[in-house]
Amino acid sequence: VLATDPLAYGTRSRFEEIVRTPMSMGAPIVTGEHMGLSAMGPMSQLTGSITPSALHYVSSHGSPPPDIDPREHRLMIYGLVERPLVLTMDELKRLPSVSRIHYIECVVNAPMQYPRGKTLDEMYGLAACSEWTGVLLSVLLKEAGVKAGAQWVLAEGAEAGKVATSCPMGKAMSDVLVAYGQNGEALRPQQGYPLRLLVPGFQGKYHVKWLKGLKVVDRPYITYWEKFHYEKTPNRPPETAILAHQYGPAGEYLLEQGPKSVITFPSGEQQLPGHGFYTITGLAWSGSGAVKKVEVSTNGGQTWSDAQIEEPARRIAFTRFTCPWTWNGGEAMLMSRCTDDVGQVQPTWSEFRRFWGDSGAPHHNAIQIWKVTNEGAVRNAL
Ligand SMILES: Nc1nc2c(c(=O)[nH]1)N[C@H]1C(S)=C(S)[C@@H](COP(=O)(O)O)O[C@H]1N2
Ligand SMILES: [Mo]
Repeated sequence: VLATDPLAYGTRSRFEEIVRTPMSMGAPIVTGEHMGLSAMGPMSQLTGSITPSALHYVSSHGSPPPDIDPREHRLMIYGLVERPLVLTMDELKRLPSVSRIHYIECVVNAPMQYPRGKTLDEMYGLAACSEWTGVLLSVLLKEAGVKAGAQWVLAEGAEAGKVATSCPMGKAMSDVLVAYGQNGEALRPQQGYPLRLLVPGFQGKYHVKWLKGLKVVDRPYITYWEKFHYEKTPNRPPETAILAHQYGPAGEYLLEQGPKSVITFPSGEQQLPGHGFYTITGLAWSGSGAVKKVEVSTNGGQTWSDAQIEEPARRIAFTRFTCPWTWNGGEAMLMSRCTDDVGQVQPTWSEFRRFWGDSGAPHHNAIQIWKVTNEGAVRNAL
């Protein structure tokens, strides 16, 4: 059977046209000459809380996905360990596996990124949620035997650009996953085939794709790639610098992402067809745990009501919420506010700005505001 036969490998209806938008980091690609290695996802058009693998956002720093033959691929675990390991994919798959539903979100997924977004996808399209299957990193580290003094794990990608980031040992020993499966099948090449790291709740760059090396080390390593891409943020506010010092020399060691939510319908640039009943819906997530509560306001935050949360609300995963609403015409200001199960509450835009200033925040989780005009047009009001 040919893999292109739709009975062998399913394709969607010809009437379905939802696609990702290729972009250079931060802005959609307008000319054809820059080959898009990154793409934002169509969050405004997705249902439920799992992102189809083919529509998972893509963030790659300059190198196209390497064309890796899984039979040739090796994962090396070395550095401060008693027994360095070199594992084939088959050997990895013989180890105990787990499947976990987790989101990943890029640091530039931000309402204030330039040029300023109008649609949900432009502002929130660099986040996605999948079921990931693989081996817990703790299993591999115990097998290799971590030596005294080992504090961090440097994860290394196999592509030409040598992307690598380090993860603290405490996190590495808890819920970090060396994943080969995504939504029931192998990872897609753009998502790191055949192997990626999954560091639940940490900023996107820690989830190293095309994973080939795990070096156990005594301090956070700042690779050339990381310094080049992440220490040049213009107008870095002093708060970021203070925070960076708490974690060492790295400019961007804010690790866990805070609680966040956004209304996906109605959202920016959509048009309500008329007065009457609507179901407001959206997604909420937190890098610290499960979503405990989502509140929705239709009057700019003067009053709030609890949204219905889709059960089960999993930790560090997209959680769908809905809220009934009757639009009687007139202006409305739609907002959603997430509280996670460790008690953190999503900040308002002014609270967020007071802390971070205008740019440089390592995670943008301010409450989004969609304005519905008298005519039913939906606009970004942040
Ligand atoms: N090897 C490698 N890993 C990488 C990257 C990369 O360019 N190369 N990009 C990182 C960034 S910045 C993000 S946001 C996530 C995006 O994962 P995705 O492309 O599967 O959505 O992967 C991270 N892992
Ligand atoms: Mo990213």
